[in-house]
Amino acid sequence: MTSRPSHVPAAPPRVLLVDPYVAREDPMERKFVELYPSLGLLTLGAYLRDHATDVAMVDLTFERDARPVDRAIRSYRPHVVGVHTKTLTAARAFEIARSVRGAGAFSVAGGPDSATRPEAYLEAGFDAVVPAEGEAALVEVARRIRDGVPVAHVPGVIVRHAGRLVRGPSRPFLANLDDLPLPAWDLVDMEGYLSRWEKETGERRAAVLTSRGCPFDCSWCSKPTFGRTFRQQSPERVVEELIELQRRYRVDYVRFCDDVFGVSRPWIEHLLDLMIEKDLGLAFECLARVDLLKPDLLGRMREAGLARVYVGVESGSQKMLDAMNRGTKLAQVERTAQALRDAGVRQFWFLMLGYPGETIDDIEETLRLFRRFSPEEYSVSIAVPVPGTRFYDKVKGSLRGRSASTSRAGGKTLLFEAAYGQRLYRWEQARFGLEAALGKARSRFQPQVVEKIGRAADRFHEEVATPLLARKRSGPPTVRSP
Ligand code: B12
Ligand code: SF4
Repeated sequence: MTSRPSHVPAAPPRVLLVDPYVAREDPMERKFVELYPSLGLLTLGAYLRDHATDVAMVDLTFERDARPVDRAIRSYRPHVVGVHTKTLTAARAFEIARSVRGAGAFSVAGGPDSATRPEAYLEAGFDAVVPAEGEAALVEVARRIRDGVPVAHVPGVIVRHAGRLVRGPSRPFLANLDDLPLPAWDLVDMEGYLSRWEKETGERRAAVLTSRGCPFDCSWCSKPTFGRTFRQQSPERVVEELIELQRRYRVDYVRFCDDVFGVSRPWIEHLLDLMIEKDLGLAFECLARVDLLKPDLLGRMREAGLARVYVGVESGSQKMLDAMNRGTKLAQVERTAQALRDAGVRQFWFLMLGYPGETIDDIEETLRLFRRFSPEEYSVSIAVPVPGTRFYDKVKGSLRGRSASTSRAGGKTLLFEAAYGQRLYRWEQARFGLEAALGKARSRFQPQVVEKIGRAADRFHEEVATPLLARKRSGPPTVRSP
């Protein structure tokens, strides 16, 4: 390594950020996944710039493969290549790590999947993993790599040394999220995302985060990066970001991407007041918990632009909600669904089948709830045991075939030995589909005809499908992969 005279300031480190998600490879993309650039990476990029680091980014979302990363490595010659990781994109991330190594740069993985299983990423060729909040850790890694200083024992960084994982001490989370710069939207093709939205919906939609973490503890939820910690930006800072998105990109619809929106009542009231006072003219959507989204708040949320709410209903059986440690009551689900319907807000329900302990009767209760409220949109998935969750620990002795951590199950494949076989869950998914279609048909066709079809389908379910598909497994589940 060439030495530099002490009076010559070092050139800024160069960091190439990579989002390895390729939309066309995602089996869920066409149906459920909405495309937004990764807010984690955009915030990292902005923070690095604020800390004397040069940044470029390759976003593979609209690409076919990882070739743009190779081109960028050749032309930009980064000191560090930082890759965002999700389970779905692990294979691509590993491929990128090999290219980075070939080019003699330093590769760092961050984000949910590498946080859950850092050893897999280090074994696959990554030089380091940042398993939690990335901003301050990545700045330090980039400086050290530029200066030729090792990164072992750096707070918040894991490396492999002599075949062993070396974990630096944990790094405290950023104290105040208001100190974060606005996301570096210019690093990605914002117009590509926005025009796609505009074509599909007539709206220019962007994603915004107002908080990090979630204080709740649902047993199937993976929260590797921020755990149960919870921090939020001030409502003023949120409004500043909304105004910038409008000013720079003519955004007119925002998805609040927080794990849960509106955890604190005074906070959300203040934000709504500001949005109404500034008369932003934005529509928005968010993900809410039924215990937090109180009907008396809905009027003001509507006034501020609320258009759609994602509701984590999960099950129509209180027994199952308790088993999932969801912390919600069926009465709250019913109250919220009714209030949203009365207020004319679109509802998107998340439902889950197959969670341990669920019987045919529990599924029936979920279907009845669904029938009662006919949400405009929904997703009903077969429970996916994500590594690092209590649910995963519960079923890890009975995973089926390929490991849950690498599968592209997309909520349609049964990944563990559940109470019933996969065919039963697929059949139940189809019943929800039929129920949704009947719900829509009720307003268009003669109700008697629709009811008749519904009754015939129920009879078929009870007399043919259930006896055929719902044979309970007997004895202990087969252990296939530990
Ligand atoms: C909002 C959200 C979405 C939104 C928008 C995401 C976006 N474009 O920003 C939508 C709906 C589009 C979405 C889609 C999907 N999502 Co999503 N999503 C989330 C959610 C709720 C928040 C993500 C977020 O922005 N967090 C806040 C930012 C600041 O945190 P962050 O991204 O983790 O980044 C920080 C650190 O992780 C770290 N870091 C991240 N990357 C890197 C890279 C480097 C080099 C370094 C050093 C550090 C670092 O530093 C960042 C800043 O501190 C999370 C749950 C969660 N809390 O993580 C799920 C989550 C990330 N999603 C998940 C999944 C599975 C998906 C999909 C694959 C779903 C599907 N297809 O079936 C798609 C993939 C789409 C894609 N583009 O990748 C899973 C991932 C699980 C896993 N182990 O892979 C999560 C964890 C939800 C869960 N509990 O299961 N998602
Ligand atoms: S599912 Fe939602 S509410 Fe439950 S722990 Fe995860 S993020 Fe929090």
